[in-house]
Amino acid sequence: MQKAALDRVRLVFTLLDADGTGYLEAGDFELMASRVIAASPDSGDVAKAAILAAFRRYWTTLAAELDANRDGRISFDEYVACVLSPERFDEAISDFAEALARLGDPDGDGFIGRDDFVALMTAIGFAPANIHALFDAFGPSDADQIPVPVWATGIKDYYSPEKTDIPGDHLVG
Ligand SMILES: [Ca+2]
Ligand SMILES: [Ca+2]
Repeated sequence: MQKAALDRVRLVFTLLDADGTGYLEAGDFELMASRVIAASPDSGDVAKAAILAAFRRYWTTLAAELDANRDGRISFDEYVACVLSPERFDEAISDFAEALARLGDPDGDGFIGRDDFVALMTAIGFAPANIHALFDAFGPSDADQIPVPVWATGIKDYYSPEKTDIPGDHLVG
């Protein structure tokens, strides 16, 4: 695997372990969902329900596919196996990506402003400088906005082990 993809996997594991136990558990995804929803006060109930459902689906998919020793939690060694068969996570990731990007567009005009982007990405736990570098890499408009599908695609690319030299690499390091 490409080092960039492994670095992305390592970072996302650290962030998804929202309660810092060193393992991914169901509670991490509830905690992360609540943080993300709290960071998007102007979003509607449908969008909030969608991101909560997406986080839960993400967890149940990971638990079903990666919990090799069946202890109800996912270690980093178990998690890293996700890169061996990324297609098994395509639907859950796609669901998550669409729901998160939609949450970044509370007024529904199809665009995500920098402030909303930064609020959500900060809630997930990425570093401020990296968040701005990523937003800049998406090529924001003069109004400092990016289209919703650009971010959704960026999220999916982040989770694609075969992708290199992508905007999401700005999040690592
Ligand atoms: Ca945890
Ligand atoms: Ca396990």
